[in-house]
Amino acid sequence: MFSTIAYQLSTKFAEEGKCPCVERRVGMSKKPAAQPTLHKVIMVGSGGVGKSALTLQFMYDEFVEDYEPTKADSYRKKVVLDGEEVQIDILDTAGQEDYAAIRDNYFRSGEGFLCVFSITEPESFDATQEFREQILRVKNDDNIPFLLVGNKSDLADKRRVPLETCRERAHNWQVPYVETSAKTRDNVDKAFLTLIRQMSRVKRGLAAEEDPAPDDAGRCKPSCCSIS
Ligand SMILES: Nc1nc2c(ncn2[C@@H]2O[C@H](COP(=O)(O)OP(=O)(O)OP(=O)(O)O)[C@@H](O)[C@H]2O)c(=O)[nH]1
Ligand SMILES: [Mg+2]
Repeated sequence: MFSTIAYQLSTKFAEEGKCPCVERRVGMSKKPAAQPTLHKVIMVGSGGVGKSALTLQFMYDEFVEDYEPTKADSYRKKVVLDGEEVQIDILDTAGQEDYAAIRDNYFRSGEGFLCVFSITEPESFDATQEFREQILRVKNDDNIPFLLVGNKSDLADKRRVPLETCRERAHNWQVPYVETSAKTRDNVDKAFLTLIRQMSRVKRGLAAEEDPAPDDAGRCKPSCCSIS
């Protein structure tokens, strides 16, 4: 079920997301066959790691320098993935601890998770462990589509989480690892589309891990994504 308080908080839909009432939209029991598949993505991670910046780059091709802590914002976008048009709902959640108590509700509604930390901030990397545990507890599914994202790759000279450490965690979790920069847009599409491909495979009853995963730094392989 998609009944959550998430969407009762501030919402900011994409230009394509004109629907004024998410509850009504997601509450529809039957959808016309022509409707594109809907994938519900949740952005998680500590405050200030760049969840909103990544989302805004993906949605609008823009980088926001100012830091304005998020409560919860939702977005909608259509993309073409492997020749099929799909619809993506992105819920950008709050990393700040003040909002920790309401995370369960957000996580429950998610079908795939982008778990973001900053490569410049070890504490945010440590926190991914807790986010992962909370997601697995709430979703009760070890194979939930999930991507570990090391953001702020443009700040290489301030890097404080070694690449090897990031790779190791992703390997232990058996999830892909992607390094992104919301500032330069490096690997931003790649991160979202890799996750959406996983979600799509899960919905089609295929194993998510059979995905053509990106390499450790998240660079595209030839068979990867196209975005409209
Ligand atoms: N250099 C650089 N700065 C970034 C990058 N991504 C985000 N930032 C900056 O980091 C700050 C925090 O980014 P946000 O996207 O607001 O962080 P957030 O994870 O959404 O934070 P909360 O909403 O509090 O959870 C902002 O000043 C951004 O401009 C990046 O890839 N590179
Ligand atoms: Mg934010």
